[in-house]
Amino acid sequence: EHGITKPRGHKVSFHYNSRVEDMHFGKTHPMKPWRLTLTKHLVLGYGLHYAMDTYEAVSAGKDQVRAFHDPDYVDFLAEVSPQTFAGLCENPRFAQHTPPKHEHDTVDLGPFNLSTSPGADCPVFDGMSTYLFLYTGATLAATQQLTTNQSDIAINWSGGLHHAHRAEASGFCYINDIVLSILDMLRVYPRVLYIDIDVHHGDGVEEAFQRQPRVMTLSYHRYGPYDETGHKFFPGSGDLSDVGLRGTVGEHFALNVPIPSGIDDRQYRFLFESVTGRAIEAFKPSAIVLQCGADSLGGDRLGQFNLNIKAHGECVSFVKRTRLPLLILGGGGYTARNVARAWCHETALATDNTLPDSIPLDIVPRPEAFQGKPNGDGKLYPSFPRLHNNACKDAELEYMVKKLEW
Ligand code: V1S
Ligand code: CA
Ligand code: ZN
Repeated sequence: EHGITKPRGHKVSFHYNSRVEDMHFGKTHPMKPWRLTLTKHLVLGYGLHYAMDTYEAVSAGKDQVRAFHDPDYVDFLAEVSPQTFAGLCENPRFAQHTPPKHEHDTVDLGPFNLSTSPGADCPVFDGMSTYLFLYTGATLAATQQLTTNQSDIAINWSGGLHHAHRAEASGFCYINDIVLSILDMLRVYPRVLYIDIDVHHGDGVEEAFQRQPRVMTLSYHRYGPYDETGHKFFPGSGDLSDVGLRGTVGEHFALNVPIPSGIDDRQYRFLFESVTGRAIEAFKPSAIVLQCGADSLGGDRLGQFNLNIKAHGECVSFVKRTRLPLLILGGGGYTARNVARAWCHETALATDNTLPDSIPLDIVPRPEAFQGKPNGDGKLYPSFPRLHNNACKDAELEYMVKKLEW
């Protein structure tokens, strides 16, 4: 009765652990893990779990995270909490990683760009270690599913944290699950293409593979000299001329598509399909990682693009048509209801399903799925009429949001 069918000819796996939902970065922080609750409930509400193998993720191990990150940084992340932060900062092993103070800094930065000051990009919050190692564990499980030929497409909406560096957190990202995944893939696949449709530049992934010709990174992002307030759009890198580390074998294996604000569906589709198409032809990847940051949608709280969910999803469909092993990850996305709609729609695309505009509400309220603590900021975001949505009408989403927020 749910009308959802298993895809013919390919297998999709979905990797997730609901424990990531309980996390709060802070009152004013735009990153709301609660958007993942909403996504999960839409996915279940439509019955998309009947079309995939669903796996409960387990935490990544410290040793796995050390494959890319600095060992001191990994120990810090594993031990840090609002209670332990001050003590850890005193430890000389970690103190050496504290950045020098700038006069314009509005927040006090501790080691590795972490901070307990309100308003910090990378705050230390309760349950943070659990959260970090879980989203990483989900990405690594999804990766293994692909590299062992058990899935053709693997999905982790809680992953895709593209800004994290080897020994530094940045832009809401602490562990770079994408880099760890690609490192695992390189054991099996000759070449991996990384595509990033988050509105921000995928700088952490690009930097990690700047000398690696077996990985091509391709990011589409908002970029320009200055925005309205005289600041650069975060993180300020990703110019067209940025093509990988010059003078190394990695040169020309990074591609950047800098885009001004307000880009619409037609313009984005043209750019995405022509550049991605050419990149695939030239590079001939053996597998693809697609970071689907939903902050490139119109009406996003931080983003400045004007994409509809349909056009965002067309990027997924375009990449899927290559029939290469595909890892689909989340990333940014700050207007929670639209993030959930987009990622649910894209889960449907991955499994060859077309969703009706109405959620079959009788399958939705599985009582046990609604247990637990109330999450989110309790705020109902306005809807954006210029968004054409394929995953449910406002009325149904409203119903679901209320159920979840009670
Ligand atoms: N844009 C933006 C933005 N907003 C915030 C922010 C706002 C309120 C808070 F309480 C805390 C942070 N930070 C930023 C950006 C970072 C954007 C990260 C995007 C991440 C992703 O979607 O690509 C992937 C998940 N940070 C800045 O603009 C830096 C500052 C320049 C301004 C903010 N202060 C806190 C640090 C310096
Ligand atoms: Ca991007
Ligand atoms: Zn982003």
